[in-house]
Amino acid sequence: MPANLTPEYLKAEGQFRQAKSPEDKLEALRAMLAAIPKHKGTEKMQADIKKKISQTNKELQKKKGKKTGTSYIIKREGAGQICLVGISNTGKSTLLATLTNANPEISEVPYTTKIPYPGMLLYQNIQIQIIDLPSINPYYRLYWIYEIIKKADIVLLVIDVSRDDIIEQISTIKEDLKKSHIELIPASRTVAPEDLYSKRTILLANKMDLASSKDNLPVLLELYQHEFLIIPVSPLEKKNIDALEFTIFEYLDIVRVYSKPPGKPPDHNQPFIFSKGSTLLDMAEAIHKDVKEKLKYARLWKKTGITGLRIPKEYVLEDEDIIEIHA
Ligand SMILES: Nc1nc2c(ncn2[C@@H]2O[C@H](COP(=O)(O)OP(=O)(O)O)[C@@H](O)[C@H]2O)c(=O)[nH]1
Ligand SMILES: [Mg+2]
Repeated sequence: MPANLTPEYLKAEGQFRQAKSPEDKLEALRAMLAAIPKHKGTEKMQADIKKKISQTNKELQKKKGKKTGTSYIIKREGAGQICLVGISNTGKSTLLATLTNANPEISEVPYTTKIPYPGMLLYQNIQIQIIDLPSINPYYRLYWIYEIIKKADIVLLVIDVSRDDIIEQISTIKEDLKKSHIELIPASRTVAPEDLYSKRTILLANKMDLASSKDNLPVLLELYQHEFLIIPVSPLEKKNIDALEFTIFEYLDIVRVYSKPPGKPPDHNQPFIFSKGSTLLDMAEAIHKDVKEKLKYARLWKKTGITGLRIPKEYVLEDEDIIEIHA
């Protein structure tokens, strides 16, 4: 150890050794750097202190992030989970209020929505969860927004088509989501359930009631219809909302199945929900694992006129099938 270390330095070094929290460590390290004699013989020590300061700073940032960072998890409810994604003021909260029973704050003031806001869309006899998210801001990224997007079944990418910057609106979102490894893909594609990063997307050309939207829509279609299904809407004038609801249901890739006790009519209010491709055996299992084991056969009714058709265990369920299980 160089002989000319001052008492101030040695005192600071002692404080550093005893420091437990990153805050105390940082204070002691700064005192050490201030007190160390600046000459060639201490250059290595100075570099060492600077390195420790930088490491401790990082540790402190991490700790602060944990303390102040709020996180939100939305409990999955209903037959599917959809989230609204877009830059500020594109009308996401207005869409949530139009599609669901929810009452989010709507305003021309950017970044009004600060927390995720779920609502339930009643589509015929099922409920679909729609989540309104804070607007994407590449300069202020809230990591939990991306966690919610990763869990959703479908992304509704909301664009204000009355504005002339539609390309930027879309590229801003795509680039920002990419930072969280999320890629927006056509809703018609199939993704493996474990693939959290490819999100099936429907593009909503919003605010179609405004005159400039009519000029911009052909441009949007020309540029993006090969990539996304595009639905022009106006929640303000309730335009095309039925088509949007129908499309959401279609792309959820689910079937509703009604169970019917022998000799009795089915309950149309309580459908079983299965992903497309599920079989009679999956239905039996959903009722009870004993039912799956004891399943003998089932009979099928359909609106199209099929009445009591005997179906095998491997039968692939279709939307609105009425099924009488014999176990
Ligand atoms: N003309 C028109 N304005 C809309 C429409 N939807 C929303 N807005 C307006 O756009 C502004 C932003 O709406 P908001 O839903 O809060 O946008 P968000 O930031 O994406 O949630 C508000 O002033 C809304 O009234 C629409 O369909 N047509
Ligand atoms: Mg909003």
